[in-house]
Amino acid sequence: MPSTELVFVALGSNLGDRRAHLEAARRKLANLPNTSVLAESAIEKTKPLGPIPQGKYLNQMLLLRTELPPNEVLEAGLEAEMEAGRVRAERWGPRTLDVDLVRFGDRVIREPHLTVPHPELPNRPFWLRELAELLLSVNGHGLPEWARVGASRRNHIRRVAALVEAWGMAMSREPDERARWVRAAFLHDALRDAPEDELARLADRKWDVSGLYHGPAAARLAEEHGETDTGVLDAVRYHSVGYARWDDVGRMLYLADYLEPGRSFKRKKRAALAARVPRKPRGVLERVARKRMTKSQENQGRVIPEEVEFWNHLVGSS
Ligand code: A4P
Ligand code: MG
Repeated sequence: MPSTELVFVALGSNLGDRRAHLEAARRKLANLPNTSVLAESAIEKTKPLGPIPQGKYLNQMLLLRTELPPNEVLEAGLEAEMEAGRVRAERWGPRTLDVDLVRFGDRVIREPHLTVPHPELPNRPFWLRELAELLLSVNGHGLPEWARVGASRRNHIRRVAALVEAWGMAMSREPDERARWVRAAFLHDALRDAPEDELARLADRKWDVSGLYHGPAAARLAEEHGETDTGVLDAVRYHSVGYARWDDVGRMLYLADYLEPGRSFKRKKRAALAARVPRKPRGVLERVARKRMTKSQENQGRVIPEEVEFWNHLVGSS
């Protein structure tokens, strides 16, 4: 049986009837044999990247499921470009249609005519946004059966999970590692809407600060239900305060919890920081920690020891 792969395809156009060009590319790819379009991101208007002065782009990303090999999908993309009347003039110059393979399952391809994952993925904020949007639309809810969350919390959790997964893909992290990030995301607020006294009891009144019990409480239930990964458990336990001995799971969760696009404050600034994570995780972490800690001191009126250790660890190891 041929294997099926999930393929992320980026479309771009900045010449002619841009919407029609994107539409034609979508149709072409959807009509490929043994291929279906699972999801389409919104179409975004973006400023041209690169040194050549040119008009604004419309960009969109598609998620395909296909049994075809990479070359055949690439070929269809190149054909769609030709049918849109594309003239190859200069690299990164204006174009009626550009079809790029961003990721092809978890394959790493380094051939003269095809490089996958696309090397520009970590550098293009709109690709990262579109990727997270697609992951959000296809991922199941992934919550543990003991979760106690209302609808809006559930949506926050799903956005956090999609964001950490998109970062993991842009950073070319292994599937197993990405799965840890996603698992922690689904656990972190799983008890956020449970009654405070119940959370305090589950958390053994750790820190004795209300509003902070849901992390330790969720870590406890996750462990009781079979989660054995210490990095995942520590990510969940300390996600509201930070933790010096975190591995990447904790750091990515801490970042995504604050930077996910559904929160209403400082949207533009946070979106810019979120786009920088794959290239500069360490720098963004420090910025986010500074903001989160200022906020938590305002809310709690005091500082948790783990929070102090986390901060000193961050600035001490730079
Ligand atoms: N090729 C190799 N790897 C791939 C891949 N993963 N996907 C080969 C698709 N093609 C790949 O491409 C040249 C050859 O790359 C293809 O024949 C294929 O065999 P091209 O499309 O002729 O060259 P290009 O597009 O000018 O260069 P490049 O490096 O592909 O540029 P990009 O990444 O396509 O970027 N600004 C905004 N706002 N939005 C954009 O979409 N796009 C570009 C072009 C510049 N600025 C932009 C945007
Ligand atoms: Mg291209």
